[in-house]
Parts: sequence; C-alpha cells; structure tokens
Amino acid sequence: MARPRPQGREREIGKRKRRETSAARDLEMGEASIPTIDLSPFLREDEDGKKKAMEVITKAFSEYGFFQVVNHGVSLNLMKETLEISKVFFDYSDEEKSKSRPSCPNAPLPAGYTRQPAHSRDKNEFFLTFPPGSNFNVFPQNPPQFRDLFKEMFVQMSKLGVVLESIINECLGLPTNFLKEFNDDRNSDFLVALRYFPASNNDNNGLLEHEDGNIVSLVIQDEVGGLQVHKNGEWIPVVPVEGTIVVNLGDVIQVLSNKKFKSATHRVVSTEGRNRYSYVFFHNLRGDRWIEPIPQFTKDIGEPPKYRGFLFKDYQELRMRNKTHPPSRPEDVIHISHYEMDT
Ligand SMILES: O=C(O)CCC(=O)C(=O)O
Repeated sequence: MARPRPQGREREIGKRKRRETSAARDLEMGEASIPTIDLSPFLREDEDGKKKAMEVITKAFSEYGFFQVVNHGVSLNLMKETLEISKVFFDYSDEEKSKSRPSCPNAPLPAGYTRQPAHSRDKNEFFLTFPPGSNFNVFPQNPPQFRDLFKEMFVQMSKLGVVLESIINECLGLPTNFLKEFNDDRNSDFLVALRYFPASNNDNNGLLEHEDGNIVSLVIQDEVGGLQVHKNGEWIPVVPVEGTIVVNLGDVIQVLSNKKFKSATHRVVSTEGRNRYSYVFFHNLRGDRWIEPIPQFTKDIGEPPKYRGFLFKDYQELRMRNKTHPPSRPEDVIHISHYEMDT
C-alpha cells in the first residue's frame, strides 16, 4: 500500500530532517563545517605546529571569519559549571532577575541582567559584565557561586582573547605586538551569558544575522546548538562539541586590514521546546581609538582604502542606536557600511 504523503507540519519536519541529514553529511565530508584548530602549539611555542595552524586560520579569516578551537587553556570544568549556573540564574522569576538590572546609565553597555524588549526580533535574555572590579558591574546575590564563576570565566577568556589577538597579528603579517600596543587597555572587554527562548510555531529567531563590531569574539555554546555562520553563500550550523570554543572575527580587524580579513556573519536559530544557553566573550577596544585601514594594506601595496577613518565609540553608538531605535541605519544592521568608501 502506498504510504500517505505527509501533510503540513509533518511535511515541514520531514523537510527539516532531510536538510539536517544533508548538513550532517556535508559536515562529515568537511564541506560545510568550520575548521577546528588545536591551540596547544601556540601555548607551548611549537613552531611547526603554529605554522600549520596559522595557514588554516588565515584561510578561514580571509574567507568568512570563523573557526573553533580546542586546547585553548580555558578550563573545561569551568565551561560546564558556568553553563550550569546560568541555567539556575535564568530560571529564577523575573522579579528575582530584575534585582540585578543595570544601574549605571553612563556604562557603554548595560551591565547586569537584560531581557530583550517585546518588540525586539531577538528572542533572548542576557547577563553582561565588564572586567572584574569594574564599577559598572552589577551581580546578583543568587545563586551564590554566580559572581565568582563569572569572574573566573572572565579572566580565562580574557587570556584566550589576548592569545588570539596575537595570532591575528601574526597571520596579518603585522609588526610584532602591533595589535597589542594599539589595543593596550582591557577595560572595554565584556562577557555575556545568554539564554535563548524556544522557537515558536512561526519564529525561530534567537539572534538576527549580524557581524560583531569588536576585534574578536569567543563563544561557548551548550549542546542545543543553533549558532550558524554564513559561508560560501550558505548558513552552516556550528555543531556544538563539548569543550570547543568558537572564534569569530569582528569589524575592527576587517577595517584595519582593509578587508583582507572578514568579520564573520552569523546568527542564532532557536530550537522548538528547548532553551539554549551560551557565553560570549568580546575582546574589544577603547572607545577613543581611531580606526582606519593600516598603510600596510593600502598605500604600501598601492590599494585604495575601503573605509574612511572613524572613532570606535561613534561606531559603537551607531550600532547601539540600531538596537534601541531599530533600525536607525538599516544598512549597518548586518555589515559595517557607514564608513565604507567607493573604490
Ligand atoms: O550565543 C551565541 O552563540 C552567539 C551570540 C552572538 O553572536 C553575539 O552575541 O554577538
């Protein structure tokens, strides 16, 4: 007897399963995945291992700005514990979570607990801190371990951010410590814990397609997954693997390198019936830094600059306005285009 054709929702699920199976097959074949880099050669100065890894990293940054790392120096236990503790925190009532709402109006970003407003297309809530000791920080009393775990995570992710910045420096062929000296103040870095709400029947948007505005971001996601990267014109799922950290390049490097390296276009898709948890560390820079393509990627090689110069803080404000009064500059919601020049 012929099997009845699946209808409506069943048919959609079938289609999705087929898409997932084919994505999984591609992943096995390495066609639709992002590379995984072992960072241990950088931590123990193994020159041969470093050279091989840098080739892969340079390719990934030149094409789509994304890869993931293992042996990165961040404690695997800490990664597990911080994900667990944020589940406890986000499960509290709104009233309890509201006790750690941001209280510093002049902070560059809202430090503390924030839920995206109802009109936002991004369906998530988050908790943000600046470096331990920052006056902007607001911590909840409960769960009691939250503050210490968050601080420890900040310290370890910050070390990794510095390592990755020096790798970017080397992959770009910049003079030793160029980026370290340009970006010598760690007070603007921030760490965010996120909870994405389950997808509904007509909306699976956790976080809309975007690029990060900073130097480099580091993502730890739980087993639910949902992070996707735009690569070769397709959305590629970053399949969660316990212990790995996802690295994505931000706009500042794209501008400094005159688009030699690309900031990563990415988004988060939510899952039916499940919350998703993640941590993102933003290796950032001071607002008063002047950003423009470096001569090494322009006049030294006879290339016109693809961006005019700007103050980093002005770009941050423009991005923030796009969130609070969406969209103030629709052309900058995904890519950095405000400062782009016709070449
Ligand atoms: O939660 C994630 O996996 C990624 C979050 C992200 O892309 C962002 O906060 O910019």
